[in-house]
Amino acid sequence: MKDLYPPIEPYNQGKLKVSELHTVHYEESGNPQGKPVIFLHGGPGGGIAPMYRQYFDPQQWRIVIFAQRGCGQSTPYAELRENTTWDLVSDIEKLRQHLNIDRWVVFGGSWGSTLALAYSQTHPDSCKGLILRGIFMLRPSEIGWFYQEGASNIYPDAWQEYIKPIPPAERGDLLSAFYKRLTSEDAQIRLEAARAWSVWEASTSKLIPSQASKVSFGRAEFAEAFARIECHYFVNKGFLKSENQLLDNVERIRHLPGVIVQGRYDVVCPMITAWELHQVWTEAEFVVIADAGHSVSEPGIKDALIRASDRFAAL
Ligand code: STX
Repeated sequence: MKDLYPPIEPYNQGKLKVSELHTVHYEESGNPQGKPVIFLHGGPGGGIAPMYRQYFDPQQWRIVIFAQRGCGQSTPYAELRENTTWDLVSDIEKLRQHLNIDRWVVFGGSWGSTLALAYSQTHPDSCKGLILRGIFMLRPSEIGWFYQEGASNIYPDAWQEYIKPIPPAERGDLLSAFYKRLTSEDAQIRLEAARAWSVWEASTSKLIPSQASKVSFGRAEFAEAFARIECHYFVNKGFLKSENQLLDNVERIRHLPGVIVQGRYDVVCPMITAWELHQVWTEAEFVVIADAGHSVSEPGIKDALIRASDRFAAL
């Protein structure tokens, strides 16, 4: 099994002003002369982690990672205004131009896969290939499964904690109930809802749940941006023009090399979505990990992603 490359530090970091309101933080690591890859993080609102650099051979790759609007070191923090899928797509393109990169490989899991599909279908000529994991296409069925009913049947214990901040009378529409609290003027109400929302995801992300991720997702500094931005995107149906937009536009990226890595027991983004994507995009390689859930850090997922990036480095 392939494991992560050793930890590395960025050789360059910067801020790019992408609108009157927003500035995004980015970093470059690995080999400045290497093949460029853009890493798209999850959530939306999840921010970046040093570990993300370690999915790429640092001799081969010029690894570009940025924190999407409103999260991590991007400013303003947890801001929802001017924060849509299409704003992020345009930020990625601005960043590519700013860094003088002609074309790059696009790497993303979960919401990162959603954004990778939206970006590559908008700017196919900027892309060399796609490595996707834990496919999420932000359709109402996917949101309903995770935030209203479905995953609740697999994790009733974690579910009970998730719905605690919402009174029974409002539980028929949990997304709206959370949105109301996550956008409240009252910081205490916001934080309580943000923690419950984030810990729900941490509790369900791995085949074998980890206490450490529950603690780190529950941290106020992380939870507020993660929950607010996710919920904002989900009540707005990802700002997609139709629920099948990302499937319908596969035509635009069909010619690009693609790999889809999916954990069989992914409860956050169940395999049906990856399956449906592959049914349409049959040219892409489909890798199912028999003993993994949703997380980027599960052993089988790491192995498949690193094998894919090693292979793409040689293209
Ligand atoms: N959201 C799934 C997602 O994109 C529905 C995601 N889940 N956890 C993450 O992202 C982080 C690990 C980036 C926090």
